[in-house]
Amino acid sequence: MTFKTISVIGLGYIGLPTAAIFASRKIKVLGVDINQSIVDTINNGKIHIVEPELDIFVKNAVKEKYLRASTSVESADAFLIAVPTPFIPSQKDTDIPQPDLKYIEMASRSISQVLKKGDLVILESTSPVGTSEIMAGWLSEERPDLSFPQTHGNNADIKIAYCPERVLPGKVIYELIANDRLIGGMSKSCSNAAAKLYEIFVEGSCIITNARTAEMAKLTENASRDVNIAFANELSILCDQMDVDVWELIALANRHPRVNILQPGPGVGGHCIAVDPWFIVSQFPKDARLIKEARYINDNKPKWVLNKVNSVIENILVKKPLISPDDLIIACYGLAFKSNIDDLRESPALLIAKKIIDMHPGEVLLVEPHITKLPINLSEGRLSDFDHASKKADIHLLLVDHDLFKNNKPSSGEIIDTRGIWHSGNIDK
Ligand code: SAJ
Repeated sequence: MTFKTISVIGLGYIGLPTAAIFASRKIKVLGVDINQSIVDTINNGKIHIVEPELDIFVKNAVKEKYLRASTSVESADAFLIAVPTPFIPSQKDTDIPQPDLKYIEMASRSISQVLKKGDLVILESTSPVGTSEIMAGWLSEERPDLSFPQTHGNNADIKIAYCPERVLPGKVIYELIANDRLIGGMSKSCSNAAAKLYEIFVEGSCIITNARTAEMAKLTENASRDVNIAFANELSILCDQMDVDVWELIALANRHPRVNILQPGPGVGGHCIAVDPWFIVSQFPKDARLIKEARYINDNKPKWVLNKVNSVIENILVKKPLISPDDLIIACYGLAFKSNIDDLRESPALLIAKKIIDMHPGEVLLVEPHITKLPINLSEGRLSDFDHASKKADIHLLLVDHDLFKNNKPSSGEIIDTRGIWHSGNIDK
């Protein structure tokens, strides 16, 4: 099977880099997105997301006419669907979020109009187990004239596979090429065709499995990280009550040859680890007990951090009865969802900073070296540089382990260190 034209549906954090890399291998790629301004930006050789190296790939691919974007689908040999799978917001705190497959449905119904015998359709979006089969159902509903693998196996006209991305934001281009790729075909011939497609640029191994296992593998990877971070976060809450330094404790426990505990923090952010476990929990609310509890533990960590800030404020006021809360300056160090990036989306640090601004009558200084302007919902805070905040603040709340903070520590005032880089007891320091 040869691929002369590839169509990528959804030009976001995964779709656009994937489209650009295929185009860099001199294959004609059409990127499709419902957003006209994204389409225009890409056709001008520019990008709408922050990701190292992506701008150069897109600029070259567009200039050499291998990459083009459009709001409508066209015929192609392979279709890759990389659209969002958001959650329907829950009504109550206790509700389990339910995934919304409407973008996958829209994408599959629209490509069905241009499908022809021999085409390959790949789903990359993170999805509940069984979604590839549901997608295959939508395609066959639209195109009764074609046969699909759920009924015709290896002999189907259309081949379908689930092939999840596993790339780390900030290292997307490198990891798309270097990581192993799971190939979950709905039949053996679907897997073989999908492997052939990814072998165009993947330098890791293309590992063949079935669609359901590939779907669950993606969810498992992120749920496993979430559960492990929850364990570290739970330890940090317990250790705080025992007067044990959790960072030293973890470093010591990790000296055991078969123990590898992750690091506690102010909560879990980003668009994947804090979201994907819900795909499993929503399908198995009774049996996915550990995965669900881990989500609650990580989601509650920001609240615990805020309580900590309040108790530090109370202690200062007890020790210095002549000052009032408005006199106290609080500095928050880091707003991004993890270290050394500028991505503030779904960030526990941002959430905590916002709550502190809302609750604290005094000045709040926000130190985030990776941004030049505060997001609108933090406009009541003040973006500050490290030196100013470290000299002025009475309470220093470290939220993100950016390199700048690893190398600099305030020398006076109260420190609340949610990342373990300003404490003193870590045996590795
Ligand atoms: N975090 C901790 N403690 C740790 C490690 C991370 O609190 O020991 C926090 C981070 O600060 C951050 C959150 O977890 O708030 C998530 O960060 P991350 O670096 O663990 O993961 P992401 O969301 O940037 O990317 C993950 C990756 N998945 C895994 O490592 C299993 C990536 O490979 C996936 O492709 C990506 O999700 C995705 O798109 O699903």
